[in-house]
Amino acid sequence: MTENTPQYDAIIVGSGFGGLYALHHLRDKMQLNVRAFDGAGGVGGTWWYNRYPGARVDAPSSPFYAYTFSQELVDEWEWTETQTSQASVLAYLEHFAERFDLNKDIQFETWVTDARYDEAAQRWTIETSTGESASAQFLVCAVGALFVANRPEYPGIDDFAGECYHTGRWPHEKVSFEGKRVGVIGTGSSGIQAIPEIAKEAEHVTVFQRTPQYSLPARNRPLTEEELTRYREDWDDLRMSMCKRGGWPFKTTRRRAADHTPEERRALYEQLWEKGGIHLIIDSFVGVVVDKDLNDEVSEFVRGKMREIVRDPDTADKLMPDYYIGTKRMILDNGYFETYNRDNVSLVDLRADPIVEFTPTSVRTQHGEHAIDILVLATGFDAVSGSMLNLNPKGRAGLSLKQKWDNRFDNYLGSTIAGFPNLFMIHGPGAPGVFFTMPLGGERTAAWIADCIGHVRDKALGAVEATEEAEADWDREINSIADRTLYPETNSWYMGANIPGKPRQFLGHLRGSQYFDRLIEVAEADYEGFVFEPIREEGTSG
Ligand code: NA7
Repeated sequence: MTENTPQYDAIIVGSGFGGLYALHHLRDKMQLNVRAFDGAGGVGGTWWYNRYPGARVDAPSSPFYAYTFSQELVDEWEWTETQTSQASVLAYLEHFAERFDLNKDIQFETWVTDARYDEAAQRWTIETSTGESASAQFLVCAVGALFVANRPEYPGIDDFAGECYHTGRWPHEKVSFEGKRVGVIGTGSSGIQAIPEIAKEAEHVTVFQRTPQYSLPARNRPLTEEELTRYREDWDDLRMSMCKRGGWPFKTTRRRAADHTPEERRALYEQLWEKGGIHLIIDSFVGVVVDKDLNDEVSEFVRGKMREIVRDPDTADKLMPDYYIGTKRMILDNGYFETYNRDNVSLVDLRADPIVEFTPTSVRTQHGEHAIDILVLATGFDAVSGSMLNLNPKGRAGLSLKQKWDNRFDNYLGSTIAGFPNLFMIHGPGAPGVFFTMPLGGERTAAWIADCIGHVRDKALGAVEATEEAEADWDREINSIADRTLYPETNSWYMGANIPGKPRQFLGHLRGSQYFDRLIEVAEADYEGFVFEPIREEGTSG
């Protein structure tokens, strides 16, 4: 840092949903001097990168997968479909940035390559890929839960001579699959959304599947004018319901499976399957991801549906999932299983026929060789913790986050870290993240961070920092919620199980509404679990 290093009140890393809202709130509502940095060429975060064919929000979306704080924004934006496409989400975020004049305070195509806390100055200094540095009292890390692409390390994969794309880093130019033999590795949300679209164009698609997945029909359809009008008129109530009900304005059922006969239960599953979306999980009976017997029944129902759709029994067998439904990210598809009825699609079950190596023109599995021209890696992300570790801030005494999170992602409230004063995370490990509506979650977290920053400034303090005791209590709290469910029994990215060597730890807070109440309680209890430091005399340390 030099005399000329620009000084800010806060630096924000990232300009996705969370970062953009944080910029608006800190700058416009709190009148702080804020600068945001993003390595991407524009706003959008996840939605800037994930442009693969078929990319859509994988949750009940329009108009709820959006900011909620401004009635004007709700009134002026025209959502068109029930399951929002990537292009629509990105257009919305671009509109948001323009409407609130945010772009002028975001530096794009600029990676934050280093971030260090200066204990004497009680400030963060960052270095960037463009050779600049900047300093701020507060560092807000809005680096995204799904950012660091997971690339499989198969022998010879780098020698593959054809085109290769990761769904999480999709090019801006159109990728043509026409006349091409395409290999797709991965059948999570991204693979399941992309495969039907690729299959419409390609000569042949070979899907390499590691874990068979459940997927529910999205039943995407145009939103009607009446629906949009009703949503706008009821927005205040809807917003309140979203805050109370896990991020969505839908009531989850209180119906108990034991009060119904098997025939009644089956009839209800049929009805909810037709309705589509995640209704089968949230509207059938209480406790689908808690009660093993109920889960088995719902899982078996979905497997039955898959068998009805997929005509070839061998392919259907390979597609049968065997984990507890709902304990991996629930997928909503638009014709995924139907795609296996096409002549130009084949499925390789990697559990029975693993990949041995890549050649420049093919994928060799134990039992065969598959010639391909294009490789699509739909292999997901080092989720939640990965993007913070990629930033790897250095806190007190130069301790890096990689050192601190060597074998556990200790933090407090999913938002702060002991040893890293004046640093905040949006959607960090232990925050509700994907278990709540991400935009609303980002909005509420950023508002809480802003209040905490306001507290430091109003009281003329120098730094705020979580205590290690608060971290330990928080860890117990997160796990005690998760351990009452079936989530920990499945190898999922929620558990860090998709990345070799990653610590096994549940990465989310399953009760989003309760979590945001908790944030408020912590603030009202004089920021319980935090210590505050007075402003240091210039030049003192220790
Ligand atoms: P996911 O959900 O992590 O899916 C990745 C897929 O790739 C999944 O089927 C993985 O199998 C598979 N995978 C990962 N590594 C490998 C290797 N080495 N070999 C073969 N197959 C592999 O990522 P998505 O991008 O689909 O979705 C991420 C989130 O984005 C999603 O949940 C939504 O919230 C949006 P596995 O199941 O791990 O055995």
